[in-house]
Amino acid sequence: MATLPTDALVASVRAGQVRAIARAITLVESSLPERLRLLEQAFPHTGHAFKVGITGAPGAGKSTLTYQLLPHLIALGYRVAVLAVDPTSPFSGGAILGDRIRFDEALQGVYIRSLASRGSVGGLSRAVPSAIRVLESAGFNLILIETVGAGQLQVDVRYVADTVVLVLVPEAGDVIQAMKAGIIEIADLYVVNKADREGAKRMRLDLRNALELGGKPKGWNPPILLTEAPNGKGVEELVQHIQEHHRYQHDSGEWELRRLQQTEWELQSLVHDTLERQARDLTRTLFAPETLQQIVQGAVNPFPLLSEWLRSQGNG
Ligand SMILES: Nc1nc2c(ncn2[C@@H]2O[C@H](COP(=O)(O)OP(=O)(O)O)[C@@H](O)[C@H]2O)c(=O)[nH]1
Ligand SMILES: [Mg+2]
Repeated sequence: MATLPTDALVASVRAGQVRAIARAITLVESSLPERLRLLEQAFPHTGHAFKVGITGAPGAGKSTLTYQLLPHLIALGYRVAVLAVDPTSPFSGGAILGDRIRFDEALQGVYIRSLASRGSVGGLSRAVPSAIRVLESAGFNLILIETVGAGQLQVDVRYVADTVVLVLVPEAGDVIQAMKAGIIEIADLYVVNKADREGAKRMRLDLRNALELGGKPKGWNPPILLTEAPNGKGVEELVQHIQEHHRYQHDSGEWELRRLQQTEWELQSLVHDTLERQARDLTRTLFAPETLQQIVQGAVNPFPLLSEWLRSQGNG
């Protein structure tokens, strides 16, 4: 890793070489100092892609839906890449996006990559914004981000995506779950997938009511769409609404606002990442294994040590 100088790697990424893109993303996922060098060199070629987040509970149909979106987006002239932040379904071999779906001829040119949702603090992989920059410098201008998982992971998606699509299924409690997780308020588009099942229309009604109850008036009225992902029903309408939201953001100026938030989150994540490592090292220095043992045995009180250290940092 990183034997190739980053400027050569960025040049290969810009030439669209798939292996270079893969290596560059692996580099930005790492904590190697070269990752910042690579981002520095990629930066002038980034910032232009339209980023669509697809989020929802495991099994909601996000991958199937993502796969169905691809040919539509390609037909619209987008150069599409997919980032899947999904520890539960890593791609392996030729299988992509879910267990059964495979690449077909029509989808050549789509780049798909899964990222681990790493980081002890949780949340969306801190590498996502960096990976987006790599993809942008490779010329991709539409990036789909599939995220799954605990509340925070889903909520953070708003800081990387311009448009957030929340995928729900007509199952009792799915709306309540999403409300609890705080995801309801951050979605720009709602999809009730598995509309072939009973209760889809009922759910749309419940969701509409829930949104109106909690809803402060916004400029954008989030649509609720019904889809059947495996056969593509409703997908064309979804694409239209994604485009409409894109236009709305540009027309309303919300786009700039989001970009500011995204950039702050990206930089904060990188700083956080570094500080987190420093914190781990520092904790080990302050509290060596013997000290920990004494704390556990009650022989040493750690809190005066901590207070003293904070004071020495001017934080006491
Ligand atoms: N009946 C039905 N099954 C679906 C639908 N969409 C997805 N599925 C199935 O639900 C399962 C989970 O789909 P997947 O896309 O992997 O969900 P993800 O975990 O959200 O990415 C798969 O077996 C899909 O075939 C749908 O609209 N109707
Ligand atoms: Mg999936």
